[in-house]
This record gives sequence, structure tokens and C-alpha cells, in this order.
Amino acid sequence: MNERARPEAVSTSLENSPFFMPFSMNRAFKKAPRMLARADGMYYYTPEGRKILDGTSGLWCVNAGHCRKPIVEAVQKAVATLDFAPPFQMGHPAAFEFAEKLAPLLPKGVTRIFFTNSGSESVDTALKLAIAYHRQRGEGQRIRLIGREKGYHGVNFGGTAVGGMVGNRKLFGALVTGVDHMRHTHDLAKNAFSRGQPQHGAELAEDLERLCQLHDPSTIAAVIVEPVACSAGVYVPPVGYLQKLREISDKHGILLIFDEVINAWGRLGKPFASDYFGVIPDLITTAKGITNGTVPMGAVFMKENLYQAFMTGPENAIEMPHGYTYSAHPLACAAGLGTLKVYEDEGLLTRVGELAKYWEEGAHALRDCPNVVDIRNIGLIAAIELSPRAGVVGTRGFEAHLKAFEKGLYMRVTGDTIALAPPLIIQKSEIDQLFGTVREVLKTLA
Ligand code: PXG
Ligand code: PLP
Repeated sequence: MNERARPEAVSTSLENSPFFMPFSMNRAFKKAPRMLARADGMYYYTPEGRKILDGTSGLWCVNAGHCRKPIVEAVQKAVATLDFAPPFQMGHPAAFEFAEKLAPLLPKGVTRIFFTNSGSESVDTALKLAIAYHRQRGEGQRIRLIGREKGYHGVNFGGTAVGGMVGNRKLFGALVTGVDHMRHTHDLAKNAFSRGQPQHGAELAEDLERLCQLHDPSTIAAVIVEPVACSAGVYVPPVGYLQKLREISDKHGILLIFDEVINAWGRLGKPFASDYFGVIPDLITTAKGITNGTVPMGAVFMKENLYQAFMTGPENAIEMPHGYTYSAHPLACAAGLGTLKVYEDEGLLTRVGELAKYWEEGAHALRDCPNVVDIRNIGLIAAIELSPRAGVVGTRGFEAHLKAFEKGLYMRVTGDTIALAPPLIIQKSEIDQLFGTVREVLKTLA
């Protein structure tokens, strides 16, 4: 990991900055900015040089830790060699090499890879592929898409439509038609303080059967879920739930999509959540940890039959009229190759298997802190749900975020739920430090 000179502190006011920040409180932030100037391993550094433990891997993406040398050097070399190559009707070696290196990591039967630039693009790509697949096979009536309440599938139109976070949907009109949602699996009354997978709720997968009966299964193209729903507050699938979804989708010829934008890349102690839960979907969407967050990239992994369904017409025709200017960008492929090397050299795709128990104990030890109504965990993910203040949902959670930053810990909150998912290189002493800071924060939070 490399050492760098300390950047100059930011001196100018940001109050009138033209930068329209995404998913942020723009006005409040610009009055009191929280800036990060550099990063190394497990830590961010502020422009003033304060050291901040990264409790959520940036945005759940920096799984190998920050500014890792093999990744930085791979990108530096790539940018000086081939800055851009058109991905349509042309190729470059790193794209094929990266696909070749990824393929052996994929769950059994999942063989083909379509590159995108983000999780949102992966989701919209997978939804389009699902509808097109059925049409290719003479089932063009399968146009419906099923998501789930509390799901997060990014912010493009398809992903917003199948997503189930109300605040992310309500401003944006009718979204995509033909979408329906299963109920979420969050059940505090039955499952509070579960360690790992909760015992109750497998039967909620029957909601897919209910929607099949409502719409007729022959109209449904695909169902998409995050195996562990992360963004909306960390909802771990009940024991048997994902297996049941697989059974019902198989019974009705519906494609099952696992959105592993966060779940993949060792977060659960296996390369994919699919491996962890022993359920293989037809398509997997991912992004984030595929390049350790260094250069934007996403991918859709699919079973062989999906790919083959498109390889049927004349060879002088384009098989898939879909793709992005930056699909398989040379810098992203270089970052991805560097990332895989670090994952392999350091065993990071399975390291969480050894850490998960210690992590679980640390998280659940916070149960006695004020306002804690639930603690959930799986792999190297934990959520601490706080009771909301009367009439002002989210303020207690957001204050926890601010106080933690003052005390040297970066962590995400969603509503009043704290979400923790540090880089997979974390040491046990740093796990103690992380939960110790959360304890201090919760103790002082009214
Ligand atoms: N699907 C899932 C399951 C995700 O978690 C996306 C799609 C979209 O990926 P992009 O790369 O387009 O952002 C995500 C992204 C949070 C948080 O704080 C989570 C995400 C993004 C931003 C914030 O929980 N997940
Ligand atoms: N809009 C216009 C006018 C374009 O020309 C393009 C790409 O050529 C796009 C949108 C899509 O951009 P991207 O391929 O980066 O997703």
C-alpha cells in the first residue's frame, strides 16, 4: 500500500458549488462538508489529515481495501497504453482476458459475461435480456417483471421499477409498466436479533406463486431479488426462502435473477451469494467489487442457454442490440484484472469465512446500547436498526453517521439503520475498533 503527500486542505466555501450531488442533502452538505482526500488500505484521510476507518467499503465496493498497488499500477499502465477502444464490432485483449479469468469463478452452469459500467446498467441489461430471451424462444408474451418490496436495483428506469424503496420511486412517474412486487421478508416480531439467516419467513416466497396466479405465469419473464438485500437496510433471506423462489420460477419457466452488486466478491465468504446459499439463478448482476470500486464497471453473468438463445440468426447480423460506449472499457478491464489478482493472492473471496463469527459476536454485543431494536448480520455485513424518533424518521440514524465521522469512522445509514460492511482485509483489532466506535456513538445519541 502506498504513501502519498498530504493534499492541501480545501479552503474555498462550497455553498454555491454547481455540483448537484447524488443521493445527498446538497444544502446541508455544502454548509458543512465532509470531505475525503485520500485513502489507503482500511482508511480514508480527510483534507486535514484525520484518519477515518472505512466501515462500509466506500459504498460497499472497495472489498480489497483502498489504493492497492497491483490495481493502481494496472490502471496506470492501461491508461498510458490504450485509453479507449470501441466495444462495438471491435475488441481489445484485456476484455477477452478479463472474461476468461472471471469465467472459472462463476457458479456452475453460469458461463457468459456481458460487461456494463455500473450496477444500475447491469440490472437494466439483465431485465432486457430476460424479455428478449423469451421472445427469441417464441414466448414474446412473457413481458412482466417481478421485484420485491425493499429491493434496491439501482436507479435506471428498469431497476427503479422493480425496486421497492418508495422514496426512490415516487418522484419518477409510471416507470416501466408490467411490473409487480413480492412482499419483503423483514419481520421484527418473529426474527429480531437473528444471527445469520432468520428462521421465519420462507413461506413469503409463495408470494411469487400468488403473482403467477394473478397475472398468469405465461406472462412473467423474470423475478429479480438481492439474495441479501443491502441498500434498504440489510435483510437476510430466511432459511429456505431462496430455494423456494428457485422452485417456483422453475415450475413456471420464469428466469431468476440474483442482483449481486453488493453480495458478490467475497462479502459472504464465497465468490457469489449464489455459492453461499446453494441456489443458482439464471442471471447474476454485479458491479462494485468487480474492480474494487477503482474504475466504474458492472457485469451480467448468465447461463449458457441464455447466450445460445441469441446465437441463432445469420452470422452477419448483430445478435444483441444492446451495449454501452464504455462496455468493457480498457481501464475497467485492467482494474478488474488487478482486482482479481489481489483477491486470489490474498484469498479474499473466502477470507470472510474465518472472520464471520468474530464479526457476528462484535455486532451482537451492541444489543445493550440505547435505542437498538434489531441487529442483523451475515458474512461481513451487519445492520444495527435504531428506533426512530417520534415523527422524524431517519434523524437518529443520520446523527449517528455524523458522530461516527467525528470519531473517525465512516459508515452508511439508511433511515435509522446503520449498515456496516468493511473491506475484507480488516483485522480483528479493527473490528473491535469499529464496533467500539459505534458503541460510543450510540451511547451519546439522544
Ligand atoms: N443493485 C444493487 C443490489 C445495489 O446494491 C445497484 C444495483 C446499483 O449499482 P450502481 O453501481 O448503479 O450504484 C446497487 C448499488 C447504500 C448504497 O448506501 C448502495 C448502492 C449504491 C449506493 C448506495 O446502501 N448499491
Ligand atoms: N445519448 C446519445 C445521444 C448517444 O450518442 C449515446 C451513445 O452513443 C448515448 C446517449 C448512450 O451513451 P452510453 O453508450 O455512454 O451509455
